[in-house]
Amino acid sequence: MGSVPESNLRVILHIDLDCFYCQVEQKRLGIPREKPVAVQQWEGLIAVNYAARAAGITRHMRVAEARQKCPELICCHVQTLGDSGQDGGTVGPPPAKDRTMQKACLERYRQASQAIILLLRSLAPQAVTEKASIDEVYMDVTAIVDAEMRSRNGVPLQSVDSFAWGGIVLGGGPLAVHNEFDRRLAVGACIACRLRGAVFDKLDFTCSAGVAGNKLLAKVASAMNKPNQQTVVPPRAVASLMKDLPLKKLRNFGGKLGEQLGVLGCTTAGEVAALPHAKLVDAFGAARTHSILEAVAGRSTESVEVKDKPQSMLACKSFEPTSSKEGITRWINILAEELASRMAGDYELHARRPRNLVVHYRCGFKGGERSRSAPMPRAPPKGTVLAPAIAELAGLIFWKVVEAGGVLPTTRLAISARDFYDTPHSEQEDSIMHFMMPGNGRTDDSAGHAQHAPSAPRPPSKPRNTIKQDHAAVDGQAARDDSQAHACADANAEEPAGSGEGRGALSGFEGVSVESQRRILRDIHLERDRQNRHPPVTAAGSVSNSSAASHGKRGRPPGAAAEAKAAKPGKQMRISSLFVKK
Ligand code: TTP
Ligand code: MG
Repeated sequence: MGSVPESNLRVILHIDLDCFYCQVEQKRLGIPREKPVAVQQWEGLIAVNYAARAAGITRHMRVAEARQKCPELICCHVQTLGDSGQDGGTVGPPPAKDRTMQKACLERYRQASQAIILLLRSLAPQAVTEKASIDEVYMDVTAIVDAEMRSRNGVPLQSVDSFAWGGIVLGGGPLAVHNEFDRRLAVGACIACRLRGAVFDKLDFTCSAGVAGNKLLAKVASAMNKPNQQTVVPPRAVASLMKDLPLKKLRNFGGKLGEQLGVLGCTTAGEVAALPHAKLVDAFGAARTHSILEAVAGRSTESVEVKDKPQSMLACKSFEPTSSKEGITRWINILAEELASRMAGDYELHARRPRNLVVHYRCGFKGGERSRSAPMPRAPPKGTVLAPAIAELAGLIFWKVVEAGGVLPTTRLAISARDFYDTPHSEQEDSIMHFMMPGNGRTDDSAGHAQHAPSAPRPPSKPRNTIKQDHAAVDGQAARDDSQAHACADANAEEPAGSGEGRGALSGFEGVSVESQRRILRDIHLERDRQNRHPPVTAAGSVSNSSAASHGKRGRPPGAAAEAKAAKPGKQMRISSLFVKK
């Protein structure tokens, strides 16, 4: 899961998918890349592809306005639940969407995201990979770069071009061959290029990357040349990059902090750096001033952390104030379906189950978010709790709270699963490894059968059937509406939950054929197995010839062809098996 870097000259990648939701929909619906496409949620656009952006369409535009501006725009509605099984995303006039009866569901984006992160991890197991949001990851590839440097036995690179990396160097000019940091960044760029190439080859998504010495710079860089490009930040370019950088492009400077700095007359990082120190200390205190000044100078020591499993899962819906038992029960059932499906997918992938179920509710528009929790119903062996059991318990909790008074009318309901525990080792092997082996994928039938089997012993937990009052607005996330997809999409925070769509496919691989899913998972499995038997080896300088061949597709990442030429077939290629052509 990533080695500790031996060098303090870190090399960090930030990879961000291009117009992510649009790509997912275009792939699913077979819409050519060059067509203008937007993803709508109710009447607003939440994602816009690059062809549509060229026609002046922007995120948050109303659908009617966008269609007026670009009559050929294809709008795909996000999947919705609660509409009697109708599929939410279609080309052409979408079926009528009624936000009072349906809820948005982001499951297909979550699944695509999961497939991408699994692929990246499998390709570069020596890297530390952190999922930062639904469509972005940080990768600390320092250990791979170190290994690459070692494998060259101190022989200086003839030319950085020998890495045949693809991308744009900030500050212009080539990377400096005799500068150690530049050489390391060149290796990082080469790794980024290969990872992007593999994401395209295997999953048909383009992405952009930033390559730098820290997370802050890598993220700024990945957004600079989109789509489908990568940008390298050598140390010499940092000062001029930061000087005119709008604060809203700097992570954590967009919200309240950005506003406060705006009041001090600053809109760029350079302007903040030029403020009198005392003025900053007055406004933010000494410690905060220090971290602000570090950030606006492009310095950051924040480490890349492995975050691969959400800590909790949440399904939520906001609506007009209601006290209707029938209406509330209907939402509880829909939310329970959604949560149960996500728990089942998570179990397949991570072999874990949640200990507790939480019901969140809001009273009136102004009422705060409150919640109650209880132990999750007992799960069947080799499975997770089914929706009816979740709905029953959630209803029980909610109506008990109602009995106590003060809840109705309510304007928002959510249910979440949290406090996950790993299942016993034997069960893990069954759930994950069994799936990974070719020909062993469970069918829906057998999975369903397993869910009806007798109950398995639970690990120690809190006493059952006790309903516990939680803090208001648990985890903050619970206060968000299901429409706030992006904000809630952080990997380790509660997310708005997805639907049960695609449960016939392996979780995380929606849109990829079952055979491909199995092959990718099998590769991951074999890779882990090899890792256990042999010490990790370099990956940076290696790419298989078949990989080079497989890049001959439309939209391939820049540098891929040159990279293919630079392939050194004789080298040890731990990751090469994943680069072979589909
Ligand atoms: P972004 O990475 O911000 O945007 P993007 O991938 O669509 O485009 P880009 O090429 O500029 O990276 O967000 C990822 C997805 O998250 C996006 O496709 C849709 C969703 N999203 C929202 O639903 N609401 C939002 O406000 C934002 C910013 C994103
Ligand atoms: Mg993106």
